[in-house]
Amino acid sequence: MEQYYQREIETMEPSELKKLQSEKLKKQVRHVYEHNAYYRRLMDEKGVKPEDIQGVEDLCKLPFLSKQDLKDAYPTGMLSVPMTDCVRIHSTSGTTGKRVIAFYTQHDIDLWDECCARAIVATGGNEDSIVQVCYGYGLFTGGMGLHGGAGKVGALTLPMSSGNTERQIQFMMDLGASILCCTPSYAAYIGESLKEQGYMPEDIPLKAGIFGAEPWTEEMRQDIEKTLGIKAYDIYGLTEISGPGVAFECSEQTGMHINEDHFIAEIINPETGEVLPEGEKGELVFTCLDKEAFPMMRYRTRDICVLHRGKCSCGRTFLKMAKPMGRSDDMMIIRGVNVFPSQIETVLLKEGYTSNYQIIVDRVNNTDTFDVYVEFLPEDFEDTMKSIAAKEKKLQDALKTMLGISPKVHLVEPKSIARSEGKAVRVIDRRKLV
Ligand code: DLL
Repeated sequence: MEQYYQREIETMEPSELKKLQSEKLKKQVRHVYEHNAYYRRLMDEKGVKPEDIQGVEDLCKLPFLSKQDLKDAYPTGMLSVPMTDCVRIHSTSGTTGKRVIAFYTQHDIDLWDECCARAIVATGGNEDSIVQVCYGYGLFTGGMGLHGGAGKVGALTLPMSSGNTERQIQFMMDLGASILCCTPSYAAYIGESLKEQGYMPEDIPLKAGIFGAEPWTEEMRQDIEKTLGIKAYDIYGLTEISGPGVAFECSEQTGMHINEDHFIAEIINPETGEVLPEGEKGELVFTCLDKEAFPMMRYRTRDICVLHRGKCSCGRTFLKMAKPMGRSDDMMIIRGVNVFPSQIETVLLKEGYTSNYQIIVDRVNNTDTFDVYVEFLPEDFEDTMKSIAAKEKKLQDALKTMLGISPKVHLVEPKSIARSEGKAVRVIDRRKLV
């Protein structure tokens, strides 16, 4: 039988839900207009006043926000409460230089934890569950988000953070973890490690997994489910909107229910900004409905996606989003970390190399490989193998500092990277993610 964390809300009649959203939206717009000078200016420029927003149908009158706005307003220009009212920050792995910093009041954390609690309960989780959280803790929202959700459910939480697979397996087996939360690629890796240690799926205590933060395919889902002997659920979110739990999967596993009492989703044409009808593919845009510190209004996620409403056998009435099908910018997600080619270019130039480079990303045995090919300088031609290796290591360390993950760096002969007559092909992504 399907379980809900908040049955009344999760199965609310669509007409009631719309009323609730409209009421919340009116209040949210007023709050932002009164307390956020940046967004007030955008609204004024568009000639929109809070009283023009009387319900969901007026949403399209509001201006969009983009990552560029967040960069321009860095670090506190997007805050809608005094910083002293905030209790926490989180941050994205950033574009060149500045990262996005999201602020939370205690109310915002409670709301976010509730979203994650809904996701956990939808997988069958309850107060008897043992939830192993191996998303990273810290600035990344994955660890603290699922941790907060498990706390709300009353489950026993194992706050493992990512890495140290041997210890993950030991705690999982010794304590009998029932729900695993991590990126799908790490889940696959844990699965392989368990297999190598001779565990059969039936020996593994896990019942379910909550995997997200990066694109993954249905094939990967089946693979993970088979190896770990579990049901694998998708979860979606982004730092700007709160973190994981903006949308979550139910037992039907055909898309993620958006927590519509807290967030309104729209799909727009990324070129023109025109709102597209349900069922059409475009860029996903979110509006927060009841956040205090960092309420994003019509925030452009850059994720390309499709929305569909319809009866779900789980009983939930919330709109569903399909797995994101790509991005409308050049951000890649490699081993769960957001990476922009521009970050790599910045490091190369700073380290004295040219912008002749190529990034090759692939997925081998469910793990992302990440190689950066860079031309060494003509004056380095006489270098020994040893000194080339030392230079590769130095560059790799500099890239790790910038990106948070380590690519394999290959210094190659000058002019050996193909030149292009049009746009340079800097990134070759061989992963089949959709
Ligand atoms: O990745 C939040 C999160 C943590 C979600 C744990 C799920 C689980 P960011 O680091 O800000 O936040 O990255 C957000 O990651 O715009 C998508 O492009 C991508 N993404 C997140 N979840 C999924 C998913 C977290 N289930 C960006 N499938 C988003 C595909 C996802 N892409």
